[in-house]
Amino acid sequence: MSRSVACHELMDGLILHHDVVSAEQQRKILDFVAQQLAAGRAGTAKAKTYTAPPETWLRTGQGREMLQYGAFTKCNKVLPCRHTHVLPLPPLLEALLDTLLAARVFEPFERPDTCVVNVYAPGSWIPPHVDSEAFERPFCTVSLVSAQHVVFGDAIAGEHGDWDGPLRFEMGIGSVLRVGGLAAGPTCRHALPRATSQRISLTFRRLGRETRDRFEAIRVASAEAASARAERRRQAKTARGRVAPAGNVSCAVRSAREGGEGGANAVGADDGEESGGSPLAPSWDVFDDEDEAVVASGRG
Ligand SMILES: O=C(O)CCC(=O)C(=O)O
Repeated sequence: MSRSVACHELMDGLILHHDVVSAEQQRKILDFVAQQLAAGRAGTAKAKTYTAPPETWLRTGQGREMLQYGAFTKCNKVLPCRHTHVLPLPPLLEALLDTLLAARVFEPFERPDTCVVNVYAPGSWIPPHVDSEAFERPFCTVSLVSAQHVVFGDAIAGEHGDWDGPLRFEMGIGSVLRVGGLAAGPTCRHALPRATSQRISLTFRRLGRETRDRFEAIRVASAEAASARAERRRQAKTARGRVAPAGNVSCAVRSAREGGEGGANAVGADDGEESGGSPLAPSWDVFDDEDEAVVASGRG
């Protein structure tokens, strides 16, 4: 069902939609973000969801904590994900996309499949840039917590967060900025001046088909290689008589418990280390922390 919200076009392809996200939906999203940030800071976040800014960036203000879903970006570059590096959009953010769709922020065929959550501390900023071309246009940004300014234009002047440009306007709490047309580049850039207080934004973008296909091929090949490595390791252990052949695990567990050959090393101890070989796409339902161990160790 569509819903009409006030909006206006600020330049070609740049549309600010006001009051799209209800207070209740904002609260749920902020609760989710807080929980994900806490996990990230504690080092228990699943996959490569959380990124902390480098110390040097924190000092200048050009740094912010980020949560990423559906794609992993670093310095405005989209990186291919081996194995389970990123999770897809969580259900709560899919529900937010439904809200944006109902408000006609974008059309169904433009539905984004990635999100970066930027957490701006007071004083943090982003330099002038054009979003990576690996993402389709349009993309859109939801603003939460505080209203802050953004600058758009071909000629953005200034430094260290004191940006000035042809177009400067405020993105209100609960608003959504749709960036397409000339506003999305390649000559028009945008920059975030120093935030006057904390702000959390969610930028939704859709990976281009070519990039998506290339990354999927890399992910499947990587998962298959991990699976093959795990099988070779298992066969080597079996040959050394340390582990039961596939399908006879309970027997080996019993043997280990009973103090059989190999003891604690027989099955459980490191048999799970290479278990993440499935070429299944990662999902919020099936994500397994053993997969994370494989990724964290760089063996995935
Ligand atoms: O936070 C915003 O409003 C925009 C963020 C942005 O430009 C980016 O992540 O590239």
